[in-house]
Amino acid sequence: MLTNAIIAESASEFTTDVCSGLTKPDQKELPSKYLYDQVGSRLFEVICELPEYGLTRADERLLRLHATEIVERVPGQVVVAELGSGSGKKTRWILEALSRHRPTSYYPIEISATALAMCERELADIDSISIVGFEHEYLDGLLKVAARHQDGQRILVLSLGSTIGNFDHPADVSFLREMRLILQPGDALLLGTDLQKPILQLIEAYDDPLGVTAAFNLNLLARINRELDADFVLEQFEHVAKFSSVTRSIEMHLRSRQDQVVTIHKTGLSVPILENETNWTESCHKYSPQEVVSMAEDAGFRCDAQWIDHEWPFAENLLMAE
Ligand code: AVI
Repeated sequence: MLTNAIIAESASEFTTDVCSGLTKPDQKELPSKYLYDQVGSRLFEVICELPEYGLTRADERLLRLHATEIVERVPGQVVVAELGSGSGKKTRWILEALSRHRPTSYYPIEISATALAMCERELADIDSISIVGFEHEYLDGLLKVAARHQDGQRILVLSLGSTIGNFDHPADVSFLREMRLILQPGDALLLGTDLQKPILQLIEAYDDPLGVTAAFNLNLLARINRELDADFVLEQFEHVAKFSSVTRSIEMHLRSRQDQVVTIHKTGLSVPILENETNWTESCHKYSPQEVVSMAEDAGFRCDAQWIDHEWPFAENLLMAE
């Protein structure tokens, strides 16, 4: 088993994105990808265990039940590229089903070095799988995987856990389209999508009574303090989860409890923030099964199969590049 990581630098992009997000004229915004530093990735692991957050368990149930059928639908020599591998626990089902019949290369792609390391540890014991991690943005990493691709191999891309739902619409379709441009006909994408469910259930999932999701969200301000020498006082912000019926998304925000001025000392930027003003940190779109099929077609894929968990409505969609 060969394990190594290919790493990209992004510290200055973080600085630029934070400064431009905090100075947006109408709604302050901080990109959700920055929630996942070392602390955030660990808090997200805890969120996945919470009784109120059924998404990860539904995803795992579907993969456990249908992994054999999923890999049978992608015959031949397959390399697996996973976008946002997380801990790698759910991926085990797919890799084990593949490695029963064929040696397989697995490329987890993550911007979080912590998550990449967790995933590599978790999957190190599966025989016939070679792992090479890419510490990159998803599409950059996928381009690197495609460049290593040999004739006769198919790429099976995994985007599990409804990561796609964290792109605002229509950025989700654009993301699929960009992915499709990197892939060849016959390559496949297994796309996990969280489905619509009662609003109260969603609010509990994103504002859990233990406060883990609140800590996950507030950690973004703590991260800016740590990495950019800012002076956010965490007690002066509160976590808010609300449902937008226009976009059918849960939105996470950080609401200011008072008028205040925050300084990012590393850049010298000072930002006035009003009482009740919010920083928008994440959107989590909830799909209908048909919406996923149409979105896939718009992006140049054909939906080959769809498996739905009814305990926590969630769909695993196998999309074929045409
Ligand atoms: C990673 N992503 C799919 C999670 C979600 O449910 O949208 C992120 C998350 N945010 C708060 N809780 C979980």
